[in-house]
Parts: sequence; C-alpha cells; structure tokens
Amino acid sequence: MGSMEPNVAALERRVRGCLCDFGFEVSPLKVGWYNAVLQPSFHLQYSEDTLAFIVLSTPSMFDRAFKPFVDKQLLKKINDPVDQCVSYHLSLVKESLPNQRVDIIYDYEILPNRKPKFLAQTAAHVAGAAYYYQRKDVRCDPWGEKKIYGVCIHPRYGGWFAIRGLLIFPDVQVPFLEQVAPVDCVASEEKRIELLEKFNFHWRDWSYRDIIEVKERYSEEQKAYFGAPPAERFKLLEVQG
Ligand code: GSH
Repeated sequence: MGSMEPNVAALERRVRGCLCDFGFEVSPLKVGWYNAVLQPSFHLQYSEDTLAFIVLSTPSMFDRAFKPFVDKQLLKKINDPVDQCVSYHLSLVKESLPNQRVDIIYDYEILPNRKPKFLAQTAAHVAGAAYYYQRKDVRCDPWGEKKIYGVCIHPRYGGWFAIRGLLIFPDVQVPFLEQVAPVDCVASEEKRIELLEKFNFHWRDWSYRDIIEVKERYSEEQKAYFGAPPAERFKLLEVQG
C-alpha cells in the first residue's frame, strides 16, 4: 500500500541528496499528470497517484559526474559513456533505497515498436521542470505542411540541459502532491516562433539553447564534446591517467 506523506518528503530528500551534487536536477510528478495529456498508447502502466521524478542533467553534470566517471573507467573504452554515467548515478539512488521498489526509464529507451518508452519532454513539462514549447503554443504559425518538433526550455539553463530519465516509485502513492506549472520563459509569440525555427531548421548551431538569457551554459569543452561525433569524443576529454 501507499506510503504516508511525511515519508514522501524523506524520499524526495534522499533522491535529491544522491543526485544534486552531481549536477542533476530532480522534479517530482504523479504518473496521472503525465498520462492525462497523452494518448493511451503512451500511458505508463501505474496508478495515477504514483510518485515519479524526472531527472535532468544541468551544465555542471559534465564536470561533477561525467568526467570523474570517465576517469574511474581507467581508460577503458566504454561504448556509451554518457548514458552509462547517468545509469550509474540513477542506480545509486536505487541502492540507497533498498526497501523501495524503484523503476527507472532512461530517455534513450525504445519499445519494440520503436516508440520511446516515455516522452521525456512531456514528463518534464507536467513536472514543472522545463516548459515544452510545441507548435500548438504558437497561434499563427508559418510552417504549413512541415513537421515541427517541440523543444523544452529551462528557466535557468535555456536549452543547455538534457532530460535523462524517469524514476518511478510504484509503491508510493501521492494523492496530495501539488502540480507546479513550468515557467513560461519564452512567453511572446515572436520568440516562440524563433525558438521553433531555430530548433527545427538550425539545430546544428545550438542557437535555440540561448533563446533566453541563461544563468549557466555548457563550457567550451562540453560543447566540443557533445558537438563531436561519438567516435571522436573520447580524445577530447582530458582524462587523468
Ligand atoms: N550514447 C552516447 C553516450 O552515452 O555517450 C551519446 C550520448 C549523447 O551524446 N547524448 C546526447 C546528449 O547528452 C543526446 S541526449 N546531449 C547533451 C545535450 O544535447 O545537451
């Protein structure tokens, strides 16, 4: 049966305690908020009051978690260093809560039908972590028949962050959790059009990430790393031997 609310506060502190020092940001949500805005084929199969946390990596994750993680691999060539680093840290959350059932879904996981296991941007939006700007947020759009992808913008980091995963606590029910709206940081029609144009047609130059004034962005080293094709990334890291 579901836990009581005070335990939820302790649980949230524990999750934050595991992740925040490593440059991750965590926001709680109910599975029901997520399911409510999606078609049934995307629903997560948990009851609607189930507690989950959306996990973002902020710019400091690169120095606080990723580089130390790569150092510890002692020059082993690992295949998906970023994904492995994230999964290492999310596994530590699970290990630190041995009496809790915790399901983890990563942003890159897909189903046999090639659909993503969860829609990360929708989850971030309903959790209040980052505003998911979509074509429908623009009243008078100029794009005709074109397929326009939406993008999340964070009030502190603009587009300089990534959504990494969802932690779900199937045995923890939070009927009283209050939903917080994401900050609508790209409020004007013109800016929203500019954002979606940049993201869809000029995504390579990353200018969409600076659509708002940001508090923190990726370092030059981090930009070079993520800007390089995966096969050429390893040599860009100054790995301490
Ligand atoms: N699978 C590779 C790894 O694990 O190293 C590549 C991971 C990767 O580069 N992911 C991108 C990323 O983290 C897409 S989510 N980009 C950071 C960003 O776009 O802000």
